[in-house]
Amino acid sequence: MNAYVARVIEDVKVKYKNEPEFIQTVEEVLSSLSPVVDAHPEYEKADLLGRMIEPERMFTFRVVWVDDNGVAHTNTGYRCQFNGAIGPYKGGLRFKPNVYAGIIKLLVFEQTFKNALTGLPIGGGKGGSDFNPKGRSEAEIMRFCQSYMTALYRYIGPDVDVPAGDEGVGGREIGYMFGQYRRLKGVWENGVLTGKGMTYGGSRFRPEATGYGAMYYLNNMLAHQGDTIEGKTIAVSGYGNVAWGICKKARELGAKVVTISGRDGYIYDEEGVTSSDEKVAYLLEMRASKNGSIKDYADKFGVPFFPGEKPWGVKVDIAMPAATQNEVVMADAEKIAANGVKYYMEVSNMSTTNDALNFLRTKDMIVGPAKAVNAGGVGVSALEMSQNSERLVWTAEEVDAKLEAMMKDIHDASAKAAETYGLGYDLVSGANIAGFTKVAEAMMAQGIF
Ligand code: 2IT
Repeated sequence: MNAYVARVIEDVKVKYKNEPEFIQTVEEVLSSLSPVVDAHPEYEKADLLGRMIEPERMFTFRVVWVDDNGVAHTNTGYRCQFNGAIGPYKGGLRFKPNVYAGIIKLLVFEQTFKNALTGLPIGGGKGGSDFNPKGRSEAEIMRFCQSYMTALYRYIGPDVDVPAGDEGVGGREIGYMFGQYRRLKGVWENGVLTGKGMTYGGSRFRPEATGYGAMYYLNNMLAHQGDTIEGKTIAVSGYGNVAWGICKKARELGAKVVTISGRDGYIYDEEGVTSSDEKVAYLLEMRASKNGSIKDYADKFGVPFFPGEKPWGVKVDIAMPAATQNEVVMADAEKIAANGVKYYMEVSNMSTTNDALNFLRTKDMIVGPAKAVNAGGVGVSALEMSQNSERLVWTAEEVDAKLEAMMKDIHDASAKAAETYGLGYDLVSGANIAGFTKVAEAMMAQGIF
């Protein structure tokens, strides 16, 4: 490993020892970069990596809200404006009890390189709160979102920082936050948030974009291998927007998603979770209910349910973790490899622990990394920003065509970057190198700060 790269990784391990998820992503990304840093000794002199692992700005704030019984609750809000070299900070908000600085920084580090991969002018941002939306009423969610935005609105804007959704934040929450922003600022700046509803500046396909994009990326991997999607079986984890988008597109393309999972376990549906309109409607219902239980699906459609388990022991052609970070650990990776999975596609950010990912990369399968596979989500967010700034709305066909082309570009740029450094068809290293190269060149051009 390049000595400068190794030193920066060691420094991060010491300095951020209480943020293990951040250490994990820094190690994953930087360990791909040795050949690039070898070729660019000027990066060390400019301490480019040291600057890249330090947020331009990161803040926390108090978010107080009153529940339906009149009792006040205090949460911590976060926003990290990580890297603005190639565009306004851009990235989602996650509302989940385990949110803390380490999770925000894992997500924002990934986001920075992912956003660069989209080819669009968006920098890296991320935020959220340790608020738990589970079991909260509509009115409580609204008051929380309003309070969150009241604390944040001064620090964001269409040319400054553009939040969106992530886990626990969907169209409903974005609506409340946009309303509060508009109320406080008294301006129509709908480019300040993405993932909005269609009546006030949302983009066609944003809800489906991450899942659709993942399937388009998969198509490019398959084509590279001289393979096709038709008739393939897919194991998916998760039950949210992303899993739903994958299922919809898989059905359209003639592939079959046989598992989905919730907080309580996973279901195995041999006929496919999108084999009937009723099942598709059920997926939508589940996504909206937010209680995270999947057992009802098994009861309703008479398929096996595996309480407390993840779907990685199922024999399929393609495995697509789409729930949350580190959902695939070494024991899961061993099962995936033993089952002869041919394509392992990370969809959730940092789906895989580093040891499990490195293990899978040595096996006879193609690995697609999250920051490339799931980039269609933020990519369509950037398209939403374009539509907002031009005050127009593109058709579904226009957005879909742009998304499909974007995913091909991301795949091809990653493959080419790996090729350039003699790494073969290594999409993990390729995505890291391609994303890094764009941000690095922009930072070098803008001077030292
Ligand atoms: O992880 C992600 O890329 C997102 N949660 C979407 C971010 C965005 O700005 O659409």
